[in-house]
Amino acid sequence: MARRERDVAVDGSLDRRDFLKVCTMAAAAVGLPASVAVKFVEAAEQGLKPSVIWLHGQECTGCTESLLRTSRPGLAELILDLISLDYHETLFAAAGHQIEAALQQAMEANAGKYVMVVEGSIPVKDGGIYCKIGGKTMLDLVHEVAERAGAIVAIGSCASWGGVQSTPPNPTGATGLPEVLEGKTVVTIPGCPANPYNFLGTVLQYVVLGTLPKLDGKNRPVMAYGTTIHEHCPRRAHFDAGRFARQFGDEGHRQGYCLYYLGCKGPQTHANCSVLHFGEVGTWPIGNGHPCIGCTEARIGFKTAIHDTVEIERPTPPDSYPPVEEVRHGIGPAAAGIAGLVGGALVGAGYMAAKKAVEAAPDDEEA
Ligand code: FSX
Ligand code: SF4
Ligand code: F3S
Repeated sequence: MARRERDVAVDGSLDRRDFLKVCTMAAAAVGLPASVAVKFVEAAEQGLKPSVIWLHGQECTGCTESLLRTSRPGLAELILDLISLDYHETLFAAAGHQIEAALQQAMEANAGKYVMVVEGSIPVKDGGIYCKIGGKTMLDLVHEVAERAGAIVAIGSCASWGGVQSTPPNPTGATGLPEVLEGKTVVTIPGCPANPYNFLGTVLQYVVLGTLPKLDGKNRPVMAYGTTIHEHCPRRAHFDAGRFARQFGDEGHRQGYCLYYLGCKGPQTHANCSVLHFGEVGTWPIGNGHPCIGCTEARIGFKTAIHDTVEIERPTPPDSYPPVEEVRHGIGPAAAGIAGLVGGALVGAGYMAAKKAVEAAPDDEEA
């Protein structure tokens, strides 16, 4: 395959190996093998980039930030090599009538093919007047854009089920996209923010293979949301051995023990953040010593007190554990944010395979 000019490292930050790595992580997130990741790369190189129309409702823009605002500019550029972001209110340099015209143009040029992405909840109370863009309510806008979309994705917990804005008493009637577009298939990628690899894998699969990932009853990709945090948590060995932190800062907390009694919602929260880190810094809530608040789950996130404990959904211990952390200077690797992978667990095994695939990824000349 011919090496593109852009494949050459830019400021040492962007090269084809990075490109393939992101594609492999995205493919693994939705359960696709590394060979499909190569197809993602080839599609991008041939200019087959999905047209994405990205709407913002009620949210903090964290999903966009975690996808594009990276510490290495090359990575954001690389993601923009994979998708054609034809409309995005936060990132567009244009404003006013120009941006409204761009939206109409993108919808007409790619009718029936574009991927509609919604970030944020939609206020439905009082006719939807609590969120208006270009004189239209968000409620009307999502119906209009959904009409000609090829695929519809709700990114983040706000768009998936209402998110933090829907916390009682929910004064604006903040609602998730699937409820607003009842009857249409809306893929949900919950998380506050959503894991960008789950999003990229879904969009790239749709464009390159023409299919959507296998979805669960809440239209979440099964591979990414099929298991609980508790099943592949690096602190799980501590849970099963009865070693718990009882207070923030106590000896158990400093030793990196299980956070269940500090209110960890991992036993009922379905997500892959423990095994597929994002945000580039390699950390995640539990890795940082904070209990999972169940941000991906509609009935838990922002609705239950942080200190409340939950029932254990799947109590059976895993076949194997990540290495229980060796304590160095009073802080174990888990407390320091280094998450282990649970060998044998389905998700863990999938990502281990992905990691190996990344390591063994063909270099520029071979691909
Ligand atoms: Fe924010 Fe996205 Fe949370 Fe919501 O993420 S990180 S409030 S899920 O819609 O911008
Ligand atoms: Fe990990 Fe939380 Fe389960 Fe403890 S309760 S093992 S910290 S997911
Ligand atoms: Fe959210 Fe819990 Fe993961 S709070 S980011 S699902 S550890």
